[in-house]
Amino acid sequence: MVEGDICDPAALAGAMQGVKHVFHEAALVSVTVSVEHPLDNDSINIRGTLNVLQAAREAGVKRVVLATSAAVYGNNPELPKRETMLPEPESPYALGKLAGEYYMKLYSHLYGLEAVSLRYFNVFGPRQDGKSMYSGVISRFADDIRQGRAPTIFGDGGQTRDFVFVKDVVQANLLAMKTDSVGKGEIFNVATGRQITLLKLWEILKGISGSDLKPGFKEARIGDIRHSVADISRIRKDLGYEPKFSMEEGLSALMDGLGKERTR
Ligand code: UD2
Repeated sequence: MVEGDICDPAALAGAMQGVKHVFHEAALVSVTVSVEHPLDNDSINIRGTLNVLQAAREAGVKRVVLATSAAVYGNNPELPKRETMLPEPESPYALGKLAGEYYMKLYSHLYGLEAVSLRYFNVFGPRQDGKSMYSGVISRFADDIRQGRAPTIFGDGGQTRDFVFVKDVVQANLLAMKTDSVGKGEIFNVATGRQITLLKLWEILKGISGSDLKPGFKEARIGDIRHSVADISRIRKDLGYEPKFSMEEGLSALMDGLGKERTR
């Protein structure tokens, strides 16, 4: 594992000496921040990824696995989301992730660096920050329950997402790194293929925690996507990935906190 500032190519190249496998998970992670600060998004998510790839090339790294995002699909209403769909980035963040995917392909084709991109859907798990306004809904709901504070649902709660537990994301990363038949810049959805409404999510969390809090409803967020679910047949077929955690198991692990999760 390499730890280094992705905006500092020299430091990265030094840190990668002797390294064969790189998981590139670092990013400016918020769509909203990327809209407010597009130049920062460019430096971190586009130039930063290029720095990682160039350093990897110079250091003789065998393979890079990149975390990208379902954000690249944008608001195309077609469901489920397939990797063959035309990307429709609608934020600097989404555009940056898409550029990263293309750079991965280029570095594989031009320089022989093995590369695999993973498009994460809505990832959740222990230790996620639930306190920021940019936090994912599950970590916010979990934090609300811990604080005894009523959660806020934006819209009617009928919107759906494909929530994937972090250990399944780890599984996808390890398979992407180990599978010999890929490495040419392929792109894979990382999700479960399950679609769940926010109302149902809240019901499950309530059941697990025994909370009797009642959600407050507010106007839907501007630009919010109504439905999102992945087709995961490509990652199943090419990497042998199979999500192992149900929503209930993942949420129980989240509420229990680190250390008490079931391991698989
Ligand atoms: C996720 C990513 C975003 C981008 C996008 C691409 C997170 C935090 N966000 O946005 O960066 O990649 O996918 O499609 O991973 N909600 C509530 N109450 C809350 C918080 C959220 O009702 O306290 C709603 C929100 O309006 C949305 C749903 O919950 O309808 C999911 O929100 P989210 O921010 O967890 O994730 P998403 O899919 O909007």
